Amino acid sequence: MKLSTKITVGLVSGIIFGIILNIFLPQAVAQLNEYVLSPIGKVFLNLIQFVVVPIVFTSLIVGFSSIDNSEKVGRLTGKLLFLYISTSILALVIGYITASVLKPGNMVDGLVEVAAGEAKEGQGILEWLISIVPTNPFEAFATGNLLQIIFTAIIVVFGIRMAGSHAKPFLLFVESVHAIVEKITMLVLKLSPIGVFALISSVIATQGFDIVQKLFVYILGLILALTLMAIAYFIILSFLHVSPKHFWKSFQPTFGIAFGTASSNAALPVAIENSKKEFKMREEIAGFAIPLGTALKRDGACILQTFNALFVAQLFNIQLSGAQILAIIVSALVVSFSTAGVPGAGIIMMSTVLAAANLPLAGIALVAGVDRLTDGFRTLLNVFGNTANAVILDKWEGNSSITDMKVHSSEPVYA
Ligand code: DAS
Repeated sequence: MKLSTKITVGLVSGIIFGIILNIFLPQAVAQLNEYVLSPIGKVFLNLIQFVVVPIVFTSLIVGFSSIDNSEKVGRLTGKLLFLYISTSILALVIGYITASVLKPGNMVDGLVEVAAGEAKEGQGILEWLISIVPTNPFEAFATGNLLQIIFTAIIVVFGIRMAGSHAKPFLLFVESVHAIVEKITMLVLKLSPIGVFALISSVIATQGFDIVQKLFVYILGLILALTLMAIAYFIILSFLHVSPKHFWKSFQPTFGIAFGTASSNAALPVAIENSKKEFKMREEIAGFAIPLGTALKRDGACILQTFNALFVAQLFNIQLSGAQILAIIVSALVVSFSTAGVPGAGIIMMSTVLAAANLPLAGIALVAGVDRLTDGFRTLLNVFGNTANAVILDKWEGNSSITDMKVHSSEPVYA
């Protein structure tokens, strides 16, 4: 059985098992979760996070050092940032319009008693940009700061280029580490069906369904907005003559792990694997765009932040001014670039957007009650958008003759 099928089986059986536990065996949930499901899920998440830092650093070095000139590095970066911002704006608009039409905040009967959410002032844009430059690259590795690791890798590539033949041993060392880490990643991925089963059944088993009922329109509306953005990507890919079916089949393991773990960082190693081995994306694109997108590209966060801000405004019957609407859009865009790729990161950043638009933080506690349920869907779109933009960049970078492909054709994807 293929890994993608095993992961799907793990997810579906995990959801069914979680519902059975939640409805029929509530008394057993706490013990089972504490001593079985949660430990298995944590071990799997730790194992997969274990390979993230080395695979990001070595993929970038191996990918970038194969690029023959520095001008191309600048061109790739410029094109990818353009794609990220333009598709993020589309996601922001979809999130905003969906929440405006569905009005989820008006559907919550009565003003649910909510504790004030803790105010977490996010970093200013300038402060965030400065923070990308590490003072100590080893600290960046130790803390798993993806943007600082990417910055370090790009600096090292320029150093390799300038050092010429002196850098050959180092490059060989990095290439061998990359090969070893890829093999370790494949080993860890064999555990993913069990890992996603434990993680998703734990979430479902412990989810309070009374709040799900209360926020049913909110949950459906958020999932609808996320789905509309995925459909937009399918349309863009079709327009570029890239088979959406082949795209989906190639990245199915990536999407399954993103949904099950609710962590785009955890999906990063398999995303690189699927982009090169399944989708036949070129090393220089996969090794650069996928890590950068994991650090920056979060369409799910764009939609979450605009949707939640409108939900809170509706909940408290606040008529948004033009300035507040602009503040929501701009702060949601910036927040999406700095949201961490770990479970629950989006809800933590929500206070930044609410504060920017001068909206009550109290609404955070309400949506936090269903956050882990919606996080899998948001993370799925984050990774979906990351991989789709990498495919668009690869095509933009000269693979203009993509024709219809049989799914999983043994031939390279690009004719
Ligand atoms: N779970 C985050 C991620 O991994 C997204 C979020 O919390 O919104 O991308």
